[in-house]
Amino acid sequence: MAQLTVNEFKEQFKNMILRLYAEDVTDSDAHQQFTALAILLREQYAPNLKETRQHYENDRVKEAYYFAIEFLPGRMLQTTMLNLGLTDTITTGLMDMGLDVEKIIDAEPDPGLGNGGLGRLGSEFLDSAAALHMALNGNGIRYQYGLFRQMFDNGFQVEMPDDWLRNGNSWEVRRENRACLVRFGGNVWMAPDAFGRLVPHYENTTDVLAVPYDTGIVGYLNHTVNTFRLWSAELPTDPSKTYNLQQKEDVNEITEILYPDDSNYAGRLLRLKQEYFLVSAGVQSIVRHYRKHHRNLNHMDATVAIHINDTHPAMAIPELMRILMDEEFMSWDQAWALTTKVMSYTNHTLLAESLETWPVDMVAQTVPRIYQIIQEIDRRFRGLQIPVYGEERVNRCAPLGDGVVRMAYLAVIGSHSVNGVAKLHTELLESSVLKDLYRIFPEKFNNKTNGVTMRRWIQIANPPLTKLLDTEVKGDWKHRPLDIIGVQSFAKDPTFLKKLQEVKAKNKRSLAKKIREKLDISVDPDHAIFDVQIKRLHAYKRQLLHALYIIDEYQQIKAGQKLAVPRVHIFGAKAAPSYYYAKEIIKMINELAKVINHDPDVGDQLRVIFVPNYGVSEAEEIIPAADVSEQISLAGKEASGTSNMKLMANGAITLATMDGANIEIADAVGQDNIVIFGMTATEVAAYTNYSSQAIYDGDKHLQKVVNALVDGTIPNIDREGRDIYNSLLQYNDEYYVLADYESYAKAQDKITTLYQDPQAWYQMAAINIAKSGQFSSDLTIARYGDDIWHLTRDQFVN
Ligand code: NBG
Repeated sequence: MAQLTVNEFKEQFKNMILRLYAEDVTDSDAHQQFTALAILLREQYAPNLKETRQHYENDRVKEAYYFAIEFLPGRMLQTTMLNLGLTDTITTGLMDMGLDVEKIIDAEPDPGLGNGGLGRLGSEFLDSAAALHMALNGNGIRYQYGLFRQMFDNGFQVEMPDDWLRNGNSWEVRRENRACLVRFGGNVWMAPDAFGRLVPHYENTTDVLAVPYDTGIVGYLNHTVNTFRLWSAELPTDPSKTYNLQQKEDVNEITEILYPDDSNYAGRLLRLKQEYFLVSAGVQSIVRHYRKHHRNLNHMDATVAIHINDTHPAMAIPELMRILMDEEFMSWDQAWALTTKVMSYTNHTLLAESLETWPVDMVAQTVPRIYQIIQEIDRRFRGLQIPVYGEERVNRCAPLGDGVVRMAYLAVIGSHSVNGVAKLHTELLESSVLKDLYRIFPEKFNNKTNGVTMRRWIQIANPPLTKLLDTEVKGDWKHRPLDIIGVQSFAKDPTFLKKLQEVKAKNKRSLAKKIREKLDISVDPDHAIFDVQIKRLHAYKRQLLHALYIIDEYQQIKAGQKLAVPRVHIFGAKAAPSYYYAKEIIKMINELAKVINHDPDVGDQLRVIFVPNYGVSEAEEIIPAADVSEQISLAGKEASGTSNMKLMANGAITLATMDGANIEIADAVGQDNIVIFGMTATEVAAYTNYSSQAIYDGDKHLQKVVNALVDGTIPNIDREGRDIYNSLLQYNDEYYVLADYESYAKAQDKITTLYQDPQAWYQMAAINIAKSGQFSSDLTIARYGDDIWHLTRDQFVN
């Protein structure tokens, strides 16, 4: 770990500002100060990064490569200081120099390289693996523009480009000397070479240079620094070739933007190119690296594991086959045996529209050699399995069918391990989404419930709670997440509960202050329940259900009732730019917020806050201040969820359906410490004769709530209100919002009752914190390492 005194730090920092900007610290601005700090920290860990690499190489340590089309790292300044053990030294030093630490932290752009939970999970895993001395490397795309920056204009979502690299990225190092060529298009045919071996011949291909940018991932107070590699597409540097402007644009386009949809990429050529670009560059560099230290590739699985995170990198399978056969001259059987030993796959979705497929013509034209290999995988799969499982079943689950490449099936067939991300999710994969392949390969399937890193979500986001845990809880919760169970022994201790209440009050006040500064809305942190729903906007996540309850509350107030406890409803959500319905929900909630927040009848009883541009940094502000965690997806739709875990760890009470990881949270805390409502996944599946109209017709109260969408209660939503209303009644309410409404409203009322007894409420909060240890991503990644990748690691976590 870095050893640095405050004075040394100050000296180095001043010098850095001078060297970088030829200025004194007093003349520098927050962005320059951030940059200087980042570079200084990079210099601090550089020796460890080198030593970690050398250790992996020299000691033949098995390394896993986590391939993902998106990551969501969040700001890195605080995590890096924390993990290097330099937080106190640096903050003291900065304050000594009269600098504003918070402003410096805010000067770091939040890389928008992911959409939501999927990308964030990848980044949490990298952080946890480094903390455990596990050799896990990240492999992704260096998108020049991240997910859009969300603004609201007249209540509508407006998408602005997220030019996060505008001022450069101080954490990364460009490594052009490690670049690879990725081949697209053209024609390919097989012909014997001088030794009589069949090798591919290519003609008219478009070659793209993949340049890696590496960022160090610093382990928590240990010496490990792993590598997070992002690839950028450029023109090849071959001096014999010239390129016109169009060609240059075509190449740059590959890594220019992140697709802003979190579920559905329907057949877009550029996306396919991104996927192949990532896997080809990544797999080539892995093989090249392996080759440096080993003569033959037959035992590559002893030191290399490749993980396919969701289906987007599934072409890693045919790509590794291609390299092993075409470049290393392995036989199909040898190459296939090795590939399936190296590859593993995580599925992250149950939504039918998210199961990725690509039209075969598009794949054949874009990556012809890869397509040939997929055809051969398909042919052999059928040849082997049809005699055993029959044509019908095998047709249903083969990699090719209905004119498309089915990426999930390819991923399962080419991997030795397939996992879901929560118990229910894995069960549903086995019993429905992937049931045919589960029948054929039951031994491949396993569950790995998601997790979150308590370093970011408690230590960094919630210093008051950290302090309380440090002083009161025995053991070493920062290194051994399960030690946080120590909080349980205080669950009935009024003094402790009072302190916990003060922690929450403090966090609510700081959030209230930010809401006032940024959105000019006043909320009452001392009396109101902060009721939080933060996640992508999607119909299945049912922000609408939450909004209907707010309408309900508003109508009660307008009818002259007083809410027993004031409420502040806090939303954070981006909608995919092309997801029309989701954007209508945003507009509706924003207009609802406007009426409520300005209605004098409401007074301080009710507020609706839609935090714009929800992302990792916004989450760090909101989560510590939450009283209630809304996890209200239609059961059977949310694979896991991870904000549920972050919120419980910060002492919020979960209001949830029995979906995704909510079920495991309920098991952990017990029914008395969570509020569950709604249909179960089994009930939803069995509900074949659903009529939303019948529910509406039979419930006067609900009618009034739903009618508010179209009767002028909420102004300026003529079109949106009508569309949402129709989705509920005319189109039979695809996500059973009305079916679950009554049960949800009762659950909300229960929250109100519980909250009125602070002792009981903070007892629940304490139990939630105490039981959150099992959802630490340190434990999750240890299980991936042990069961799937077979990596070595520190033993302390369990
Ligand atoms: C998301 C799921 C979440 C889950 C995260 C991380 C995709 C495709 N899936 O429920 O919707 O928590 O993945 O596993 O974004």
